[in-house]
Amino acid sequence: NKNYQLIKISKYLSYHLRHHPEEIGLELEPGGWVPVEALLAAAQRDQFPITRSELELVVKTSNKQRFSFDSTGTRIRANQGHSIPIDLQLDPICPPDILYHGTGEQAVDSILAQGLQKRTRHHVHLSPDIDTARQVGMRHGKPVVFTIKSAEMHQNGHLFYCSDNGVWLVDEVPPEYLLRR
Ligand code: HQG
Repeated sequence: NKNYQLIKISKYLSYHLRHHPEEIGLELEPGGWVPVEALLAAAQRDQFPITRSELELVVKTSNKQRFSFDSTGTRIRANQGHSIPIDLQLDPICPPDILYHGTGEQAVDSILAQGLQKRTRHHVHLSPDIDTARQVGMRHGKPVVFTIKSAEMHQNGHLFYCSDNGVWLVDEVPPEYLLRR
């Protein structure tokens, strides 16, 4: 099944471009970029051959636009979700008034007490709409959506970034800026 194959490739890319490039002998360049040639060669060595057209198809059809090519098409990166220390080289921008965060029911008490923390990732990830937040939350159990007072946070000096695929990123969300929906 072709779709299944593309999902497998997407998971392989997420794992290596966000978390463990070194496992296949890759090193991310500033911004999280990897030369496409190097990636395809590394995957080949790793007994996980990917063709260039498969790679292009994954980038184009990924439901969340997880990956991007650079403007010359010679390098690729994950748009967000890294656990390794890379600088995505995004500029802080003004967020919408309200953003959302989806999580699982079991995390609610702790989030209300401590706020949102980035845990293993670089940033806390926020969604621009409730539906997306609910999808993210379902990965963690019974979904719960928090409303985030992002304009107020921004006014108070918190920096917001928006990844190339529309995920909003911030260092933390203190409890006073969140409300359970
Ligand atoms: C929770 C996916 C208890 C937080 C998604 C979340 C997203 C706390 C979990 C992207 C907490 C971390 C990121 C606190 C935060 N107490 N729990 N104080 N603070 N948490 O997976 O936002 O499919 O690292 O609520 O679509 O779920 O990978 O973050 O549940 O865009 O492309 O700690 O990953 O995209 O979980 O998801 P994650 P996330 P991909």
